[in-house]
Amino acid sequence: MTSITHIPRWMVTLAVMALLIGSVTPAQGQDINTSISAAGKQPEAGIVARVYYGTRDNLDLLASSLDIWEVNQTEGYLVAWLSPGETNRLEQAGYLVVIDALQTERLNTMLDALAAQSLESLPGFACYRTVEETYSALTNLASAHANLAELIDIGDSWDKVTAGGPAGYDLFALRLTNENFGVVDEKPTFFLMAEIHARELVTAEAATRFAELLLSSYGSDADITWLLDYYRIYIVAMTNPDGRKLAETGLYWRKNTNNTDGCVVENAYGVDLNRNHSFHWGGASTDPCDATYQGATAASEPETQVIQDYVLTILADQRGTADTDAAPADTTGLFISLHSHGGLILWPWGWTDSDAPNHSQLQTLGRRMAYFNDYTPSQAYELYLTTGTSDDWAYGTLGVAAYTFEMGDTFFQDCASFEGSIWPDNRDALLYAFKTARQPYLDPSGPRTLGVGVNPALIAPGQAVTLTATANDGLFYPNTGTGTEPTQAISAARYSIDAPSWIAGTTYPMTPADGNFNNSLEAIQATIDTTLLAPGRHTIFVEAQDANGYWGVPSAAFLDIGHYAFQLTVENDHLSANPGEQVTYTLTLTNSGALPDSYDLAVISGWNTDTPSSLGPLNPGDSTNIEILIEIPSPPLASSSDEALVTLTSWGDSTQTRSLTLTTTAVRQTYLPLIQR
Ligand code: 0X9
Ligand code: ZN
Repeated sequence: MTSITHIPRWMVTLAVMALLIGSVTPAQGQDINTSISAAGKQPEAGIVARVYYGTRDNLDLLASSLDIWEVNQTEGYLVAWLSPGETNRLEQAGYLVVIDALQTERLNTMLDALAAQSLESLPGFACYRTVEETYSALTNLASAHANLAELIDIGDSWDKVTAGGPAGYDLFALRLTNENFGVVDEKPTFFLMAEIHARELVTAEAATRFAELLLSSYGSDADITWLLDYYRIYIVAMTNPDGRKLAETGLYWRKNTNNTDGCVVENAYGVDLNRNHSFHWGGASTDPCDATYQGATAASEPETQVIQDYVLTILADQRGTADTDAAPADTTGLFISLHSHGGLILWPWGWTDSDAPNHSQLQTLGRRMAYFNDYTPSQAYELYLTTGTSDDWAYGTLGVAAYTFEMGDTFFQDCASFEGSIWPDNRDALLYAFKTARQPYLDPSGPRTLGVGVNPALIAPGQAVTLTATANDGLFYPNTGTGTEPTQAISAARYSIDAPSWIAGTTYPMTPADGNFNNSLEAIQATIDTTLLAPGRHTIFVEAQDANGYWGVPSAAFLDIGHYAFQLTVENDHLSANPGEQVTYTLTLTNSGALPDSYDLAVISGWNTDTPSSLGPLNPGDSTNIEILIEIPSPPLASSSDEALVTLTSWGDSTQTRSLTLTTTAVRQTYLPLIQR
């Protein structure tokens, strides 16, 4: 769907307006009391058209059955895919229907473009992996990251549980967390699902890439590392794989593939899984051919049951049973369902125009996430009335923060815009969202911390470190005009070492760089005393608080405390030569520590030596040769051999010394001429 009114975005999205078909009588102010039936609909045919709906009540009525792609409330029209029968009925009811020639053409050519191609890939859409390609990617991730990723078979699709027809699929959740750290079942939880609607191609790919990003960045990105240590995320990339498989043939398939509810129109069957959830189920279409058919009963579909049952095992119920019961402020858990399209971030309720009891908290996080993708944040009902959606179910049943992202601006989104903006923008929104999973109704009210830097980032033990960052209570979208989130001055900032504040217990204050906490954007700083920190990698967590008392989510950076170590070797430690000659030993010095170092060299020998007295600086991993010259005295010799003790001492850590012995022998043959004489 696209757009809600006050947003300029969709004012440009609608393409070429072409011929006007049918009645030109505007429907403004007109009510109809019958649903527009989809009987006779042929999804691969029909038109994409603007329907000028008149009143808000008409919009909600039409939304219960039509396949709506966009809504422009400012201009009072929706864009829907209409069968010939639907078009007729709308016109007979007095609605103005205006064909969108470009989108209609695109709809009708999509099938042709893909029909000739292999179903194993999506030609022309190389950025989107098929069901099979996605499943094999998820399998590979789990086997390549044994301690971080687990692929969990959470149940079966409709085709899989139904005899005859296609084989169907398993539904998988990929769980990501450091399994060797903390108690996995007690970690704050983010549930991310995609592809509940089959044709919404960008969603499964974005979810899969998010998993890949988290796993590939663990250990190198400080934020992703702590997130996977302390939190867990479940990613269901393909909620509706049966339907997705049909979409991969070029059909604009939306629903699952249940064809047993009485729809006899070709390619029009299926249950809209996003109308089938069991919270306030029952306000969407009862026509099994409709795009928004709600199913025979609440949670009638296997996919719905699988998602609901699984989510109930990983997210706790924290809300009362009345619609008006608010979940507590410290509710934990985040639920996001990825959809396309329209550039929206939606939160409950969708089933009523009343505010959800946690409306303002849902709005605050919605506006924070929207900062990253510039999507319009709003209550779902503002788009149109929906019942049985997954986000209403998650929030309504459990009280967790629940959202729908409507990504991109079309179903078969071109790869250039997916790669160029849709993926990177939503990646960043999801990363921020993940950080809020512990306290989604509190943390987004607090400032963000950005640009956390430790200088130097690699230090010698005990060396002081300067910590800098910025704290920003702004960074919401929209940030001008109506719908703007209020911001406050920063009132405090702090850091903790090796664990976020709520785990570490001990925190250290940071100060404003300009001397005063009086602005919503402040540069903050501290000097970290590292004397008690062991060598190795440490994580520094930075948080800031606003004048309303809210602490934001942390941002982290790595601090490496180096250690000094080196190796000293010699290939040949026994050499001989004639009296009066020199021997040269070649030693190899390798800095095997984590810090640059220099070294003192001392040689204790009964004979004369020529050596450098110091070496370096040498970077970690680097080697250098040391030449040690020993002069064999001319006769008469006190002794025919000498043992030289070579000792190297690290400048960085004087307890680090290495020694070796060089044995030099005078060649006896030197005396032979004397004997002969
Ligand atoms: O109609 C839907 O299911 C969603 N739009 S889509 O184009 N992807 O089909 C919007 C649902 C909005 N309502 C809630 N999220 N509650
Ligand atoms: Zn959708």
